[in-house]
Amino acid sequence: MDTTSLRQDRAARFRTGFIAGLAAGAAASGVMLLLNVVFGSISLPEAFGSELTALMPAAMFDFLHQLIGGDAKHYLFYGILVGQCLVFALSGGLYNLVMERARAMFGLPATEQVEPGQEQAGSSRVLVPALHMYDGLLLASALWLLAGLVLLPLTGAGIFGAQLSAGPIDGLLSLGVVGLVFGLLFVLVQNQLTQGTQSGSETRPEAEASRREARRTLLKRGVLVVGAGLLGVAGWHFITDGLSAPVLSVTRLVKQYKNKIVPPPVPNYGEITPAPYLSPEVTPNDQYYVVSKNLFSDPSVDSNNWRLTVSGEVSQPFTLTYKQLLALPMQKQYESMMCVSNEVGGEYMSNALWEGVRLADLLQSAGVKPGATKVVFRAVDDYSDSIHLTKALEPTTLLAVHMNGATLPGGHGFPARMLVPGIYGMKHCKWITQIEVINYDYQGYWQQRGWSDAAPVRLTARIDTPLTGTAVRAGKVTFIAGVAFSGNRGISEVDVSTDGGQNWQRATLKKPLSGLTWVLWEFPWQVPAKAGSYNVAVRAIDLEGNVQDPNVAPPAPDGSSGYHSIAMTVL
Ligand SMILES: Nc1nc2c(c(=O)[nH]1)N[C@H]1C(S)=C(S)[C@@H](COP(=O)(O)O)O[C@H]1N2
Ligand SMILES: [Mo]
Repeated sequence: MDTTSLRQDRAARFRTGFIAGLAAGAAASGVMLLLNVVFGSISLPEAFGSELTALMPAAMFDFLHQLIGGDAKHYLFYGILVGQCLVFALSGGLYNLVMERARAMFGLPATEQVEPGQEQAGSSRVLVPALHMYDGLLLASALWLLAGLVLLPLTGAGIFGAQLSAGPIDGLLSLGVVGLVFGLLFVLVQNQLTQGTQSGSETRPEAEASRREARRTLLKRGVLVVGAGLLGVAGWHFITDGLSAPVLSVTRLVKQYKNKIVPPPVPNYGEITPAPYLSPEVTPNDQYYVVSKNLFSDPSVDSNNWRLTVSGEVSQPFTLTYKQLLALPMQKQYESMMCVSNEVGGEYMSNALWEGVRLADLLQSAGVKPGATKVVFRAVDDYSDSIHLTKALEPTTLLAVHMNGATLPGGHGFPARMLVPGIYGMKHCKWITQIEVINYDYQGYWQQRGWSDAAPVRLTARIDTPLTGTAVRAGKVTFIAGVAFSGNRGISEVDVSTDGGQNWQRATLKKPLSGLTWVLWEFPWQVPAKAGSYNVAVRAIDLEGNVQDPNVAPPAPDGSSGYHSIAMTVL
């Protein structure tokens, strides 16, 4: 046999294995996700996504977040999933090559099989070996060991995911099942591929040419679709960024503005006119923003099996069932939350009436030992974060079980979540299972990825209505309205500028539901006679007299700053 046909043989073997591996890999990945959703089993894409975000500098994460928005984590997940399918495919292709070598080395007879469309009249060239079930088992075992002993430890999840809450037994079993599904399907699909088309009528060169042609068009189309998608996203962001460019000049103009006013302004509370798009003061549960690190699925916890332990630097560690927790004295409070990755003017900010147990009460029952400095929260999804003991003992730091009068919804952390007013949402640990008092420094999930540990909410204000780009008639009154939020320092004043930050006028504030919530504000704008485009901006002052920071900063690592502004047209 000449070297060209040898090379062609090997290419054909690899190709068939690759295709069979891809098909089997897609199915096996599906099984992996199913096990993850149903049993909370290990999902390799989650482990890799988590590791990727850990390696990614916060600024890069931020950039991706801005480029593809809140869907970033889904794209990351699907990207990794596709990568996983390709690894499966590659392992299929390589298996065929390696096995061929092994067969040749040990002088084993190869079974006569031909690649689809490759058969030639009168030729019995062996191209692709027929596979046996033990081939599937062998490949499955190899991948199983690779995932458990190399890949998972690489992501920091430990051998077979020993460090994850699902545990190593789950890792051994679930990865075993996924491996078996892959191995057996690989054998079936490859044999199907090599057997199904024995009666090809095309002659070899023609078939080869048309296949090559088909592959080329497929590749071209793929490149086109991906390229067009990327261009579209980039273009869209260029356009929307272009619209908000005046923000820059606003901030330059007001840079000299004092950043603390003493004494702070007295709030001018009044009536707020309901306007379309203005946020409801209390966000309904199904509209409350949702953020989690979990790329694919959030935990769904069975409250019968759920336990909460309070442990660490305490004299009497204890464990509570859900029932026991519900029986403890509860406190209700309105509190707004904002995600640290919220852009100025962004959507990751909401308000609810929460009910829960004071963390201070739990810690008192446990008896905090002298020398303790921090409290760590750990959750079902291997998330963790910590707060300082002084923060933990504040009377508004709650372990919440109810949200707007309803049982805490799954997406918001059922059965219980932390509420830590004044600091960003990331410290509000959902699906919590452990409260550990410690006497050393601890950096949580997002802190290990470069985000702020103290994480105080940065004063911000958002224009909800009208929507940017709205056109209004000269001479009319238009209600400009929105929300302002400072964490737990209240709001004393909100100012609106309709001339790019040169002149500011005070907005009316709605008296807030508590000192921990956002404040609704409204400014009735007497639309000027002069037609043209107007830049409308907003800024806030908290009850301590701190003025909102006009300097534009991205969310990473301390939370975004700058003034929100919209474009309006006067007709
Ligand atoms: N267990 C767990 N808790 C978590 C997170 C998470 O990924 N896992 N995300 C945090 C982040 S970044 C935010 S902003 C809030 C969001 O809470 P929400 O979805 O109820 O609005 O939850 C926090 N608590
Ligand atoms: Mo967040």
